[in-house]
Amino acid sequence: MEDKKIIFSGVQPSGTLTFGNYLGAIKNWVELQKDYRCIYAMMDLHTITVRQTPADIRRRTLEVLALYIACGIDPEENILFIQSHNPAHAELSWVLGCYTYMGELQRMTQFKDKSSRHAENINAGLFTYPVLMAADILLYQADYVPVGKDQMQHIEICRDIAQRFNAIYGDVFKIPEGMLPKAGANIKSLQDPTKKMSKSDSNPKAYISMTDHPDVIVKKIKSAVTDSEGIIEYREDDETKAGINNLITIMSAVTKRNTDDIVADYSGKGYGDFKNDVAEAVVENIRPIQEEYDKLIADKAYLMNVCSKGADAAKRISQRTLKKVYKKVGFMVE
Ligand code: AQP
Repeated sequence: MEDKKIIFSGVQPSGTLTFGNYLGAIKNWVELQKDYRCIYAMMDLHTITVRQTPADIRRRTLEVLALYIACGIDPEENILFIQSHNPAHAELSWVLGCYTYMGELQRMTQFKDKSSRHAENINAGLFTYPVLMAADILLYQADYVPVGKDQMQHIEICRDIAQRFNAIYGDVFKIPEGMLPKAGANIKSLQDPTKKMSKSDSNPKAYISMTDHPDVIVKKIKSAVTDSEGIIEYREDDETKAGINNLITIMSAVTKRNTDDIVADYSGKGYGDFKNDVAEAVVENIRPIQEEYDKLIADKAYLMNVCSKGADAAKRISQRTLKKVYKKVGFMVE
């Protein structure tokens, strides 16, 4: 096998990917594929921690794959697969769950946030989500996991579980490191900029979806919540500026310019002008991705072939780790 370091990451098909998912994760993945051996999955097992319509998960799983490829991830050079096609994820998750403490799972911000948003369905899967995520990563002996800021706490617990396991059984798992993008690690909701942009937000105006029509993107950005001060300034610690900070961050990530230069360009100008320019920059960024996506999503046979080949490769790699784990804990391995 090549000597390249290993990258693992994925997105849940729990909605259509947002521009937050793109800037926080996928854009970074595209850049990393040159230098690393990359494994990117559609994380369908994770989606059922929240009630979903089954047909929607199936449809979105292929949409997510089409978007990965449309964003620039080369299916010939990287492993792209559907998480549930590789049973090793669920199998390792069971083992790791026996090496994870209730107390550490209770501290997870995502669990607290999702259990307050889905108070009628606080299920055990939602609670043990980080254990499955640890299995996802550790199965492939990943060196790095490129994610947005919201997932860094889950990377930390993954490292803790792996270190605990290694301390008992020897060097079984590589200890992975989280990797944040230079810009766009934490894109906020357009309607409540104190919260992150999420694809499952009940208000579609809160997020830019990667498949939104350009007119819709423009409308959403124009109606983004800002403040009444009317001054385009980036003040990180000032919550009243969260909306404008977010738009400056988006502009910076899309144009690859630093926030100071952007602020300088708009000195003396109003939010209306700025929002128009942000909208135009986002639309131009997304346009080629959407054109490619439209072609790919029409070719289901091609997409199925990509993820079937990907699953074979993923299984081959992960079996090595799973067997080792089973032996170490004392199971009879065939
Ligand atoms: N707002 C965001 N800004 C930057 N990065 C983000 N990510 C998610 N939201 C933002 C990153 O996208 C990757 C995939 O996330 P996921 O689908 O596995 O789950 P999530 O983090 O829970 O994303 P969502 O969009 O908020 O999904 P739902 O609404 O279903 O919970 C991760 O790398 C994440 O950091």
